[in-house]
Amino acid sequence: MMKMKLVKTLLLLLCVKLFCYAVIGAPQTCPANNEDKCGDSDEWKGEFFPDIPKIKYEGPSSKNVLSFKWYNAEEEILGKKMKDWLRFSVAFWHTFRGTGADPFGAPTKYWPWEDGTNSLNMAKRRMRANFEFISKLGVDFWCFHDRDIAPDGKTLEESNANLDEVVALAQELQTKAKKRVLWGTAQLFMHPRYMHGAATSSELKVYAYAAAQVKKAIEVTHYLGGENYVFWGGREGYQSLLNTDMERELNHLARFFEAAVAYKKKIGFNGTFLIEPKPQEPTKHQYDWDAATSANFLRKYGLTGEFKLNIECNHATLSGHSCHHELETARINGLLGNIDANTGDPQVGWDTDQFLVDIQEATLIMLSVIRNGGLAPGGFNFDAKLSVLLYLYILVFLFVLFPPSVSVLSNVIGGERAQMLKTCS
Ligand SMILES: [Mn+2]
Repeated sequence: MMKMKLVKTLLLLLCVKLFCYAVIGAPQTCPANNEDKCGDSDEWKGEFFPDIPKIKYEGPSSKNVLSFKWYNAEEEILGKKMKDWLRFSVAFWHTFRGTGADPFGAPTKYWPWEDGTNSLNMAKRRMRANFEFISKLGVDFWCFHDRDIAPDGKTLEESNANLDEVVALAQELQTKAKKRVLWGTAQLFMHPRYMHGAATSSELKVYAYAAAQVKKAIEVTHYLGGENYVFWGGREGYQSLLNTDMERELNHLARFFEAAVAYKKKIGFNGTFLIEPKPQEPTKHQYDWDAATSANFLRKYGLTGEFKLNIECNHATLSGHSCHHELETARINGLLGNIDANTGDPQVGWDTDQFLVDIQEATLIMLSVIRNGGLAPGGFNFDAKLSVLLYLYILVFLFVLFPPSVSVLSNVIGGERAQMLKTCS
């Protein structure tokens, strides 16, 4: 009898012990403090932005700095809701991968959830932060580069597998948050293999690798329901014409685009393909210099019907034009597809990617957008580096984007729109 009791007690103790192991063995959430490394899990305890509430429209008289003063998503202007005119998007690369480094110095930014690794778990944790941020901001879309959302592997297969894993989580999170992908793209400029370009590289194997990377990036953009796909040819250009066969490189670039179009049709991806013009940086001369150059390229190679343009305001000023000029050039050629909303610094000559805060520039941008009847399936992607005053900048941007009263705009646009306004009001 005593023996039986002892066995029962031992069994009970064993069960308690096993239960403890099971609890300890369950996935640990990452503690919300800076000291703990949390590379073993993609979880994060609590919220990523615990002190930031959901940003709401409170009107121009609100004293709350974290509120929308002018952007009232559901308000109708010229027959369309503000959210449908603007279709705002958060750029994953600036918002979650921007380190605050410059060509002379080390990173200066640190997010509490970053553990200093480029692991898959880290990538997934960042994705969770991304969706909390987008949800709190009340923005409907996000944009991504393949290599920014998932770590590059040792082989293409490993990189693709990493991407698949992060994209599966992104799909789950975006469905839950009711968010969408404005556009995806392949990062074809960071890895040393792309030092002389991707589709215009002199190395056949680099061209092939870039094609494989773009193929995968189109697939995952399609999987995530992306409404557009962007080609930014950061290194598709030259440093010297003396060692460059420009005609051959342009032919290669066109062939690359033709293959992408064929693949898009093959897999049934209906998103718009967008080329993002930029005159230089990192190369001395980039082949998609500005909207007119890109339009001529598309026309020469019979690709006009397959592509539109993603106009970035800072790229516009780098090419010696105003953003308004680039938007109008794209629009009158039927090529205005999307806007990378940012601005440069009038005192520096490079691509500073700042939030747009100039009222006149913002007004002229909206004039082109209204003349275009909106941007959909494109939108406004905040292609801007974070600053200490990120939120404030975003709010100022929203403030400047819609300050001109509808009547002022309708006067500028003319009778047809004024009539539309009357019908709406
Ligand atoms: Mn830029």
